[in-house]
Amino acid sequence: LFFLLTIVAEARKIPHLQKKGTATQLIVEDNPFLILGGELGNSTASSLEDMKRVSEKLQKMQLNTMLVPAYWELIEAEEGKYDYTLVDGAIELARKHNLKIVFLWFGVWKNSMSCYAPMWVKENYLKYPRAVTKSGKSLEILSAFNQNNLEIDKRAFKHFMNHLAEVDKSQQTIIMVQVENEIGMIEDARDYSKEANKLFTSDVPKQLTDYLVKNKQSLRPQLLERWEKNGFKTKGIWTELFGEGLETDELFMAWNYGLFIQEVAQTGKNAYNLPMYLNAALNSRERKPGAYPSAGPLAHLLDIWRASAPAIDFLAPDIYDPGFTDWCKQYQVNGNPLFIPEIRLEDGNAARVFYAFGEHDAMGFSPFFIESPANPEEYPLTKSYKVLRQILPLLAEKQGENKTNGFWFDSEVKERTVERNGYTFTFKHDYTLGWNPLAKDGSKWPETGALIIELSKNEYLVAGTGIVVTFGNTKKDGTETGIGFIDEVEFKDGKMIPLRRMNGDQNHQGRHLRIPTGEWNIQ
Ligand code: N0T
Repeated sequence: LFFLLTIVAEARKIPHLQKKGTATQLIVEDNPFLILGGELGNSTASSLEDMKRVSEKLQKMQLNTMLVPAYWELIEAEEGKYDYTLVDGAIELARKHNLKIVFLWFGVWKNSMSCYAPMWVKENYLKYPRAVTKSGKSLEILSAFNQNNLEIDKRAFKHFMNHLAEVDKSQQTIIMVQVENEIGMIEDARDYSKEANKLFTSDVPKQLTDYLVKNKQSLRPQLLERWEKNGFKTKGIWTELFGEGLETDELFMAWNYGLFIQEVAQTGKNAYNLPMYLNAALNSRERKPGAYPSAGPLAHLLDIWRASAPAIDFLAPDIYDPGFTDWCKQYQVNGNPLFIPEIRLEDGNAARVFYAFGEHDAMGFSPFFIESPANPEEYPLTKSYKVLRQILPLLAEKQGENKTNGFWFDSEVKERTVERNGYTFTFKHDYTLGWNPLAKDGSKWPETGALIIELSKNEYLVAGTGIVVTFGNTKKDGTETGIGFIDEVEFKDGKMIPLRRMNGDQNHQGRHLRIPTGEWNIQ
């Protein structure tokens, strides 16, 4: 008599996105993965020497992920011949330094332009035509309306994704891919090539009007207004449905960029089905379409991109402009998760990162040119990442369930109160205490920030830097709310360990919770 046992090792799922309540999480090796990231400078990944130095540094800066360009011009310098020396080198270094990689496909478009197209593409402008302005000037932007341009980007991207599957499916160092970089039309809001003009004066495709009808309740206000002004028409050319003007040029262009990207992304996904997103250069400062990189994956164009490029999982903002919290809000909308693939490298990021994760269920945070700080260990963001690293599993567990808030302060935004379970939590900039000699009114205060996690009705966790918190309740019956006790804690392997009891001067004799400016901790 004998028994036979068959053990089928279930293949590990490749990185993918998964909904959790109102959040969308990136799942890596079967667990939610929050990206403590940074993006490399544009030319860094073209030298393995640089990459070696940099990946070591990023590990010291407590990153868990680096965003690394993959350059079409170097991968396919000769048509149809592919060289992955740099890509493979980056993967090897990432593994060595315990980092994940998000690859940035610098393919047909990079910051509107086509500077990463190989020489054989650039030279052969008859075969691979450029976009043209209204006045007939040729731009260094490969036209989105040309089949040859589409075919070469598709072919190269497919080859690239196939390669990633081959070298990494079993290890999963690569967790996501950005398709192109900051797509956009600039100088004019749309391409005026012959093919483009023809389509502009043809009926708006049914694929788009169907989408608009079906999603009318949730359309971005800018689009809804233009459509409404023209009587919610579903048949007619672009100007008949959306009116005359640069804004309609932009809608048209976004739609057509979307169709192009859909083919590229879907072909890539068929080779290796990793999550894929697009990043946007933002359109602030009241500029009109054409004056900023238009028709890219901008917040006000979310519906157009969704309708035209469903293979793209989400849109992401590159934040260089003022108005950080507002940009976060604009991109965490209608199920689009907030991922910040680029933000200007500034000390304030050490505060902003707490806001992004705490307030907007962010998937990740990633300042640009991350390798440049001189003292990696002393860099402010390093200290925030060190704290966040400890609580990532807890944050992931709470995402999508309204159990967290994030706070961000500077000289203008000094305090904010939130309510939970009948309690009020008033977070303020540490300088509001007036204890710091630099806290004079009128002086520029450093950015500070924190997040709160609800553990249970009466138990909360705060992590951050440069904040003070007081507690009350929403009852109007004279009841007071007080502090039971506060511990500073750390997390080891996801387990909370008390470090010290924060009483006396550390909690102002029971009046508040404080993390002084220039200090980072979890309480
Ligand atoms: C970014 C970076 C890199 C108010 C700029 C930002 C990166 C690209 N573009 O260093 O080129 O590859 O994605 C454009 C933001 C313009 C600044 C607006 C100032």
